[in-house]
Amino acid sequence: MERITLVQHLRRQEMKIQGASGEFTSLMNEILVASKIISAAVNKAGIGEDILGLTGKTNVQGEEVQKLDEYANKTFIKIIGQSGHVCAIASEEDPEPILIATQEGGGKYIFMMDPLDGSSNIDVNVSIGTIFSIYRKKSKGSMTLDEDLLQRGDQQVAAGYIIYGSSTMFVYTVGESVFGFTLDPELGEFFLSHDDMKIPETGDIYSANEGNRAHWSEGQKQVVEYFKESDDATRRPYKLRYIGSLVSDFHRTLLKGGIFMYPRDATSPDGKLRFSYEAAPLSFIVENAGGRASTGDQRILSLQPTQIHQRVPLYIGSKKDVKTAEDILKKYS
Ligand code: P6P
Repeated sequence: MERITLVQHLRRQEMKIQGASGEFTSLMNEILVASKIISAAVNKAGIGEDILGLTGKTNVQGEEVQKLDEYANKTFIKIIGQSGHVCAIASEEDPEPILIATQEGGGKYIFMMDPLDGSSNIDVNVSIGTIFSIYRKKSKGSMTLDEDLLQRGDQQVAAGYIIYGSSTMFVYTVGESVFGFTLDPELGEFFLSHDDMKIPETGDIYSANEGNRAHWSEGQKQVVEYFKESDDATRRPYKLRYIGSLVSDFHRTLLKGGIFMYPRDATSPDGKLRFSYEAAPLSFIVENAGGRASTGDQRILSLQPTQIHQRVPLYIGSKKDVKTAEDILKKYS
């Protein structure tokens, strides 16, 4: 494979975009810089400065904020906020979005992120990640309005994630194709390692937290029972893999196929995962890799959000496996 860096790749992509001004490439480069900083911090967490462990605070989700969470959030906000390319930054860690008026150097993009997803796994050395989504400002004035912050998933300009694991990978799409880059820590550069990623039509892995089974609907229970049944023709029973870190569970699903599910249940009627910076960006990626993503009965990218931090149920992965789950849910609805 040609040894091409992420920035070189972005420039080639940019040439395909009508009227591309280079602003998008510059914004993506800022994301790249922030991700290298977080990668360095994650990979030495626990060594030297004490950035492991809890801050004693809780975030808008009511979750305990880990020091690396806070560090990642501040790093992305500082670097992206000063880029001159965004008029708003919405983060899982902050109740309200940060708005940057045009006269204060605000740009034409909306940046949404989960700065460090899966943070409960930091102390046990399980891979964690950043998930981001980019929309174009729609309103005309110098201020950012709700119509800019609450756009349908299919209005995304770009989406991506960075997974801080055994190696650091940067995966993104601007539509049509999905590209993966691996960080060479010695050079401090991301190089193309996965060109035009496509998810298998079907897999042989299902991923769900069966600890929640008692709260599941009958339909959800039947979905999991289906994947557990023996049937050679459909490669069942599927293997169960559940890491509890969305970026890791999704990355494995994208590469190997199968289905990841975080369904609604009796205690969480809308599920747990967030539309703006978890479900929507990963759905944009999976559809551009030939996969499928829904709430179980509605396509994620067709949803019109009403709140930035709203939750949605998520079924995402191989087209046939997600469709199978939807058909079973429909039968029991
Ligand atoms: P549960 C991590 O806290 C997270 O937000 C996602 O990364 C992950 O997919 C999910 O929650 C795991 O939730 O309820 O199975 O622990």
